[in-house]
Amino acid sequence: MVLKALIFDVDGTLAETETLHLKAMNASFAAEGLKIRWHAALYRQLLQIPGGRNRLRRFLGETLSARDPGALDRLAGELHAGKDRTYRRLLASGALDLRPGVRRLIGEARSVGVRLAIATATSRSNVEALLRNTFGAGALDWFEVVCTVEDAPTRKPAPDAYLEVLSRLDLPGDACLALEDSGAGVGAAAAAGIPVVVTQNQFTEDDAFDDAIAVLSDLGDPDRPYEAIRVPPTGRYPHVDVAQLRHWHMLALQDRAARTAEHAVSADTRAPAPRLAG
Ligand code: XBP
Ligand code: MG
Repeated sequence: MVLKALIFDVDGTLAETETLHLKAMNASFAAEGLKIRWHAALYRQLLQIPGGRNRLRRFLGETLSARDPGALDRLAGELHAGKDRTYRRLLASGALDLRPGVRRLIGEARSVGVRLAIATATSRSNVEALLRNTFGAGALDWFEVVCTVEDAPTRKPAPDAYLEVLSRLDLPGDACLALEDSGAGVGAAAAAGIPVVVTQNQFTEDDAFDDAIAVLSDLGDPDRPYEAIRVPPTGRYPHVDVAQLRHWHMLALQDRAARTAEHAVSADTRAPAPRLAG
C-alpha cells in the first residue's frame, strides 16, 4: 500500500497554538475579574483532559468547589468563549507562525499529488482562523477533509476524528500517515490503523509515543535539520519531506506485516495438535 494522504493534527502540530490558547485563557480569567492564572506547568497537566472547555470545567470544579455546578457550567462556557475570541484576535494580529517545515512539507505534498486532510479536537472556526492567518486566504481548500470537534465530538484519544477522515477520503488507514504532537493524538491515529509521526513540543515532550513510527523535535528545514528523538535506524533524511515520509510509512507497514505474521505463527503453535483419523 503506497502513501496516498497526509492527515495533520492542528494544535501543537501545525503551529505552537497551545501557547496562544494559554495566553488567551489567562486574558479571559482577567476579563471575568477572576484572580486565576494558569502557568505552563499546570497547563501541561490540564492538557491531558481532552477539550478546552472540559479541562476548564474540571479545573473550576476543583478550585471553586463551593459554587453551584450549574453556575460553574455557565462560567466555564463564558470563559471558554472569551478565550476563543481572544485566541482568534491574537491569530489575526499575526501572533503565531507555522512550526518549522510545515509550510514546505504541505507545499511539496500538494505539488506531488499527496492528498491532505485535517483531524483535530478543536473547533472549525479556530482551524479556519489559524489557516487564514498563517498560510493565507484559500488554504482551507488545500485540505480535502477538515474534521473538527463539530464533526467528531468524542475527542482524541478516541479514534473518531481519524475514522471520520478515512471514511470521507475513502481510504484505509494504511494508505495514510498522521502527523501529531501529543500522546492522545498518537493513540487516536494508531487506534484508527494509521501510522503516525510525532513532532513533539514543550507541552507534550513527556507524553507516551510508543505507537509512533518516529518522534522528532519538528519537521526541520534544509538549513536547520530536526532533532531525532526516536527514529527508525535506516534511511534518515535531515528534514522531513514526502520521500522521508514515504520511507517511514513503508517501514511501518513492513513492521505491521511482520507482527501480524509473528502473531499468526504463535497462535498456530498454541493450537492443539490435530487429531489423526483412524
Ligand atoms: C488540541 C486540544 C484542544 C486545544 C484547545 O486539539 O486539545 O482542546 O487545546 O482547543 P488538537 P479548544 O491537537 O487535536 O488539534 O479550546 O477549542 O478545545
Ligand atoms: Mg495536537
